[in-house]
Amino acid sequence: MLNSAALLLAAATAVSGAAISASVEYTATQTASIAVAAATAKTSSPTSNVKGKAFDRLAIIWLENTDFTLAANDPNLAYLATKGIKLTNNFGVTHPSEPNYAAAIGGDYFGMNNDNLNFINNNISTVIDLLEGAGISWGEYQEDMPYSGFEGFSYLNQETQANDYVRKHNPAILYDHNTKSLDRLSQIKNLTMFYEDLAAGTLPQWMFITPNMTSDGHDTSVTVAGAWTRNFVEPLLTDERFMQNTLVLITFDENASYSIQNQVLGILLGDAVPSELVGTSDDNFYNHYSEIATVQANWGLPTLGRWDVGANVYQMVASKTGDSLRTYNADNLAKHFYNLSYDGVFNSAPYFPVYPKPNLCLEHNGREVAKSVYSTWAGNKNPSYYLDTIEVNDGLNPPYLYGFK
Ligand SMILES: *[C@@H]1O[C@H](CO)[C@@H](O)[C@H](O)[C@H]1NC(C)=O
Ligand SMILES: *[C@@H]1O[C@H](CO)[C@@H](O)[C@H](O)[C@H]1NC(C)=O
Ligand SMILES: *[C@@H]1O[C@H](CO)[C@@H](O)[C@H](O)[C@H]1NC(C)=O
Ligand SMILES: *[C@@H]1O[C@H](CO)[C@@H](O)[C@H](O)[C@H]1NC(C)=O
Ligand SMILES: CC(=O)N[C@H]1CO[C@H](CO)[C@@H](O)[C@@H]1O
Repeated sequence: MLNSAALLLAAATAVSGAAISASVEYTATQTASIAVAAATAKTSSPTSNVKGKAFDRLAIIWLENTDFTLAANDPNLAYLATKGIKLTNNFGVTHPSEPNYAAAIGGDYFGMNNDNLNFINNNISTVIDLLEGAGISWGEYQEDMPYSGFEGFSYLNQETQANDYVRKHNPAILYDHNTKSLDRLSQIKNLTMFYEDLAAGTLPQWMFITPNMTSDGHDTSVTVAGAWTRNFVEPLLTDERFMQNTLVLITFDENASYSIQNQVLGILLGDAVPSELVGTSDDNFYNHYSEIATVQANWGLPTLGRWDVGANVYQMVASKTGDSLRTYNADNLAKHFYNLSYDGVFNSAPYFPVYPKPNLCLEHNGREVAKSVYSTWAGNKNPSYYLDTIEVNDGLNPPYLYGFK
């Protein structure tokens, strides 16, 4: 993590420039100004009830930096896997953390190979735009974020000064298209608000949950992360306020060993999992783009025209949406480690710092590129590298023009 004082200074100026309609209160970093901001920050919890083909609610929980085998053998995570479906061939898309979080909602990491204070341009859409376009409510729950919409780089535990909340693990906040909207900022909340929303019956249909740097294993171990996760999820499994045809995904941003393939554990559970699949494994190839494709398939949403288009949809969902599952060519997979980013705008030393154009021609199982994406990008001349495939590029196998030096 490159959180130098210089970066924090950059934060203060860069954030206020980018946050167009949001007031500078959201960028406060001093303890006292954070307290003032917290008292006035807008929080909102829009709800909706748009029926999905396989689930009506999705909760995605991300833990940190653990190799597949280690995670699968953690007793608490192994226990949770017995309550649902274990994904045994599920991959991160690169290293380190932040580009994986960015990719999981935006369909690419745009060359990012660092955990810096990166601002993804306002003209880049995410799954949040697709959800809103269909009237599907969404929210994030970031443990120990000091208040809804906080845009700072990090927030320490005020008593122990330990790492606590970090921006790099908050996917929505990385995208200017979200932070320029006060309404969207108000839906990027902390875990206290999760329990308030649960009690009030105001949980959204799509939610992304990030535990703090202790709870998610980042500064601790998979033992702590597994215990936290079981403690959080197990009571919800029998909570009717939460389980309303709900699918839960528990996964990790990345593997810890950079020299081997970036395979991470995934567990699907919840009352949306058909009972005959409880306690089974799904060996199909998935990666973080499957988290977007599954949402698109479930609710019949259009696509972002990026790596989301070709990603495999989780089989329990695909069997209801008519999506076919693809097999990754074994020789090709053997060459992909997903341990290094290809070049692009957010590379630490970019050679070709250009935002690739979405591939506006792609159509997958009847899903076309979203009209809003199409109208933004139709006249743009930037190159595009996206194909309708699960075999996406990595730094060792970069897209044309975006080779890693
Ligand atoms: C969580 O966010 C709410 C809403 O902004 C804020 O009032 C509250 O103090 C925060 N809770 C914690 C524990 O930081
Ligand atoms: C993270 O959250 C847990 C509770 O989930 C809490 O016990 C712990 O103190 C928090 N970590 C920090 C650094 O505040
Ligand atoms: C990625 O994995 C390959 C194969 O093990 C290795 O040669 C390369 O050094 C790794 N890259 C990084 C950044 O760890
Ligand atoms: C989006 O913004 C980037 C950065 O300014 C620019 O390179 C790209 O051409 C823009 N795309 C569109 C469609 O305006
Ligand atoms: C150290 C370790 O266990 N790393 C895991 C990372 O993921 C690969 C699969 O691609 C596993 O084989 C490794 O065990």
